[in-house]
Amino acid sequence: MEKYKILEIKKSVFEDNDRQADLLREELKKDNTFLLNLMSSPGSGKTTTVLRTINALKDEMSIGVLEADIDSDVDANTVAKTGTKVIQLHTGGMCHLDAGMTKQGLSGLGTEEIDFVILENVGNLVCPAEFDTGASKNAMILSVPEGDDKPLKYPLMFSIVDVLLINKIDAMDYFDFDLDAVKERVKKLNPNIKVIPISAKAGEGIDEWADWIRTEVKNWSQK
Ligand SMILES: Nc1nc2c(ncn2[C@@H]2O[C@H](COP(=O)(O)OP(=O)(O)OP(=O)(O)O)[C@@H](O)[C@H]2O)c(=O)[nH]1
Ligand SMILES: [Mg+2]
Repeated sequence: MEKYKILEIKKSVFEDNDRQADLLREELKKDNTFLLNLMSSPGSGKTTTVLRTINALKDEMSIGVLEADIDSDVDANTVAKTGTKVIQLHTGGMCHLDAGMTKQGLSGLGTEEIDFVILENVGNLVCPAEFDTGASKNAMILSVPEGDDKPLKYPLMFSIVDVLLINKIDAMDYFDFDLDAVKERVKKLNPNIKVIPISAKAGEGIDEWADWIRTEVKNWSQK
């Protein structure tokens, strides 16, 4: 007889979350709501990109935003100024959102009339990569000042996203950031990843980013 049991708690937490995430994706598909999970390190430009995205697409689709942070309502306040429907989620110290928390946020937002929801996840390159939020697609931002070695140090995040935005390219001259090396590193981890260099501040690359979203929202509603 075994002296004691060993419980794989982390594994069951992930399996439970994966089930909830799949159910949430099905609900979103029925509602024709496309959910984009946007992840990155703190300060790499998520909120600035959200503002640019709203500006590019607000006349074509109804947009909602979920802002997730450990504390504060700074980002929700910034987004609310654009007139976009937004909810601030406080994770109470957790460094990621899971599918259950995302579902609560979506219920608060009310998705019946919304075509496209952007979820700005908690700034972190580790935990958010491990938890499926139920999103239709996953995106991440790597900004130039963070350095071109990040795909080597945080491979999971770069492996699970559909699209990588390389932000702050306006600052490229001030950093020894090798864009080709990043592309090569991420393609090794994730051959199907799409890479779009942008400057959320100056607007460069936003047309290509908005086109990617248009296509994905259309594909989602036709599935
Ligand atoms: N030079 C430059 N600065 C940028 C760009 N995008 C964002 N920033 C600046 O980077 C800082 C952080 O931007 P945010 O958009 O708040 O970043 P964030 O990822 O939302 O930050 P957290 O929500 O705190 O994780 C701000 O001072 C922005 O003005 C860019 O393309 N170029
Ligand atoms: Mg932000």
